[in-house]
Amino acid sequence: MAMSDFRRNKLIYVFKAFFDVDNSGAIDQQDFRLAAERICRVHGWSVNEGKGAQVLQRLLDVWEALKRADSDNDGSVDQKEWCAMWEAYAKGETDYQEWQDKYRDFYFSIMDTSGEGTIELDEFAAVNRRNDVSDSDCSEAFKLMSKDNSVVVNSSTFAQLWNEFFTSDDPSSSGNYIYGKLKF
Ligand SMILES: [Ca+2]
Ligand SMILES: [Ca+2]
Repeated sequence: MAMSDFRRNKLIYVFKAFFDVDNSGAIDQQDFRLAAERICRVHGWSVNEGKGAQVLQRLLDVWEALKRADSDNDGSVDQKEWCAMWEAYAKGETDYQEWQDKYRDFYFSIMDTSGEGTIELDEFAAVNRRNDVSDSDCSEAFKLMSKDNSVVVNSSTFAQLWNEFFTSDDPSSSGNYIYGKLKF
């Protein structure tokens, strides 16, 4: 089945909201530096030391692994290359598994501020509230994602939700809500 507009909209949302940080229309190493600085600001860390320096290093690792999606070798990953990579993932190809695992674990770890291995609403909202995602959107999204708090969001349940976000064409999948956004 071809990629639905719904799924494409999700992929483009993540591309724009989390990866193409400088809004250049493509993802490159500079975006990961800026993303690290943004995450550090949220937590009050410096990118030069301690946890902040670890965040920067992990993001640069994610970029090194994501670079494989740069199929025309121009040094950046544009929207077309981004969607083609996720389409390959949805079809079960494992070419990009390394960076996808790294990115998923990274995203989980920045939400799990307390480090106890589960994501609670306050942690989820701290990372996901943005201009177009309000606190109440985060609450609603968390509720839908955790099926009314009946599912504990740990690294294994999150891996399933994350997989749904990137592969599901079904607007009712719980995984659609992992970024706090309610509609695509
Ligand atoms: Ca960019
Ligand atoms: Ca490219």
